[in-house]
Amino acid sequence: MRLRYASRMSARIYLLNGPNLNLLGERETAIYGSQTLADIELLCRKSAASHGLELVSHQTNAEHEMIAWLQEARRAAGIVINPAAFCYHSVPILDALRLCECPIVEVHISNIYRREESWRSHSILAAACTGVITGLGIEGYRLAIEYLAQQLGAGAPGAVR
Ligand code: CA2
Repeated sequence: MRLRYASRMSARIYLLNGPNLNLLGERETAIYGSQTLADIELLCRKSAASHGLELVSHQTNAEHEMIAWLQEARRAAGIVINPAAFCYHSVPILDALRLCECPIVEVHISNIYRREESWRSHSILAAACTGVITGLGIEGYRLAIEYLAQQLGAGAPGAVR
């Protein structure tokens, strides 16, 4: 199979998690589950590695840091982002996403359309992303990586390339 990027081993995917997600697994487990951010990173790292992709992972509670990482990721192979509550108001992050040249998957652990607070269902960032996965728990992150790998022509996990 002909790969769509020059060096598969150097193709890099960014996993970016927004505010408060460093506390996953500690509170509100009925909504977000009991798995931690470390569990998410491990899941994504394994999935990326199975496709020969490198994963760069960051979590931040600071908007300016998220913007800096999005700028760094601008020409990466893909971005998986759970912007958390940044998705409800951050125009600077919206602009940073629009400057990115790679596919972007927005992930939410909970189903933002089923939440008690109706305002949670409108992400202003979704319009700047390739697609959105919401409500599938941490499995959503893995599916996002699978999608990016497929777009890159990385093939099935374990496939001979
Ligand atoms: O479902 C998601 O992944 C969310 O992006 C999580 C955000 C929330 O603001 C979005 O509406 C949906 C962050 C939730 C607060 O973070 C917590 C972290 C650990 C434990 C409880 C909440």
